[in-house]
Order: sequence, then structure tokens, then C-alpha cells
Amino acid sequence: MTGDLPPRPSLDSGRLAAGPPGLRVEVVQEAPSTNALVAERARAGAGEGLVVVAEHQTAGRGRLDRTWETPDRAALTLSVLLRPRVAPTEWPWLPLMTGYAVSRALREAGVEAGLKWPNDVLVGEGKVGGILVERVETPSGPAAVVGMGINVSTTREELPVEAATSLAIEAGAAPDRTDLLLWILGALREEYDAWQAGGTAALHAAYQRSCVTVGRDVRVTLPGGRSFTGRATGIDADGRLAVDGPEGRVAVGAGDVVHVRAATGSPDQ
Ligand code: BT5
Repeated sequence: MTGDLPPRPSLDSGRLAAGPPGLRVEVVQEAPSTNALVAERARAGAGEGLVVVAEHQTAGRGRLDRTWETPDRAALTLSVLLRPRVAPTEWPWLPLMTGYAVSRALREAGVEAGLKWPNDVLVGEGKVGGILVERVETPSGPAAVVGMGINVSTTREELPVEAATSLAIEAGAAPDRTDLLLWILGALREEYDAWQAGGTAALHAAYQRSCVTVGRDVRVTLPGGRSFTGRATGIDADGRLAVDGPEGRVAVGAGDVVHVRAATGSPDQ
């Protein structure tokens, strides 16, 4: 199918250099994992706001040792170094905030994006983006490496799983990746600043409105293979998913579950 591939222009590092305030964007041609690269830079003392975006990521990581696969220049694969000032108890909101910022940027770009709890970015029922936030210990304190992968011009044949989709598939044409990256970084900057200045209440409400998992019947799979089904009823103040199951209401944290999938209907992610 390679003959049918769409044109995939390089990122425009000049335009990215003039990106949102406080973010310094570096484009690398290839990296095993931008999260690994930014974690290394954080341990070596890099400050908040470093953004590394790879044109081609060759060993992308998902959560729980899962992988993230993207062809050369077909996706956005990037990591942002943050050093949040908020209390450690608030850190679980970081991945949710990031997913919300990405979905907001996509909606502002005219794509009807939603969130599958905790932070899969969906268009329709397909996963167009994933978020991996990792905490790293550095000489100047703990830091967060905020990784994002977004399928832009990836074709159906190139996507690694049935449940995945890309912006080109959903919208008919792929947006310019430089524009998209600037929108995403702008939304992240705003959401991060508002969260740090004003706490989680506004983010909580906005996240919950965008989260398509709320109101659905879900199967929650726990480490060790145990699972239960129930109705997802909301997001609590700690960012956990409230599920009304056979044993009453259970609040599940993103770190406690292997995955949460639709109990019926939509394909697994
Ligand atoms: C995620 O994990 O969704 C987090 C993905 C984060 C990737 C970014 S890219 C830049 C940065 N550097 C990294 O090394 N990682 C971050 P999780 O929820 O565990 O989902 C992983 C699962 O998504 C896989 O097991 C596949 O089923 C599926 N998957 C893999 N590649 C995909 C893709 N391109 N699009 C959609 N789904 C994919």
C-alpha cells in the first residue's frame, strides 16, 4: 500500500520555536521514545517547558509496558517536561488534564473529539490519541514527563489495532502537524496554568463533560485478571471513575486498573 501514502511534510521547527510562552520545542528526526528522552534530560537538570517532538518514534511506550506504534511523520509523538507546583496528591489530574487539553484543541480545530477515561482521545469510537505521564525523580525534585501520541495521516492499514483511528480517516484530510502541535501546546499551556492557579474544580467539570465513558456500561479489568461490570456514573474529585457495580459504587483510579472497556457495543481499546 506504500504507493497510496499521503504526502507527509516535515514539522516546521521555525514556527514551533515561536510557540506558546514558556515552552521550548525541539524537533528530533528519530527517537526510541520521546518520554525516555525527556526523562533523561529532566534527570540531567532540564527545566520546565522542554518539549521534544520526534518525526519518527521507533519504540513508543504506552501504559503498563504496552507499546505505541506510529509511522514516520504520520503522527505527532512528543513529550513535555513539567515541574508542577501543586501538591503531590493533585498529580493524578495531570494525565486527565493533558487528555482534556488535546481533546479541546481537536474540537477547536473542528474535530469532534471525546475522552475515554482516563485519557484516551477518541474520535467517534476510535482511539486517535494516547497519553503517557511518567513521574521522574530529578536533582531539583520530582518532575512529570507528559507524553502524547496523536495519529494524524496514518492510514487504516498502518494502524496497529482495530480500535485505532487517525484524523485523516475521521476528517477526510489530515491537518498540518505543525498547526496541530501549536494548538495542542496552546491548550496545554492554558489548562496547566489554570489548574495550577485555580485548582481542579473547573478542570473536573470540563473533563467530565468531555468524557464519553460516563453514563456507559463498562467492564473494569484489574491487575491479576479479575474484572467486574457496572455503570460508570461520574468522575470523583480525585479523577477516579465511579462505577456502580454488583457490590455497590466503586471508585477506580487510573493506576489501579489494567483497562476499562465498554461492556457492550463499541470495540475494545
Ligand atoms: C497510551 O497507552 O495510550 C499512551 C500512549 C502514549 C504515546 C506517547 S508518544 C510520545 C510519548 N513517548 C512515548 O514513548 N509514549 C508517549 P495505553 O493506554 O497503554 O494504550 C496502548 C495501546 O494502544 C496498545 O496496547 C495498542 O492496543 C494501542 N495502540 C498502539 N499504538 C496505537 C496508535 N498509534 N493508535 C491507537 N492505538 C494504539
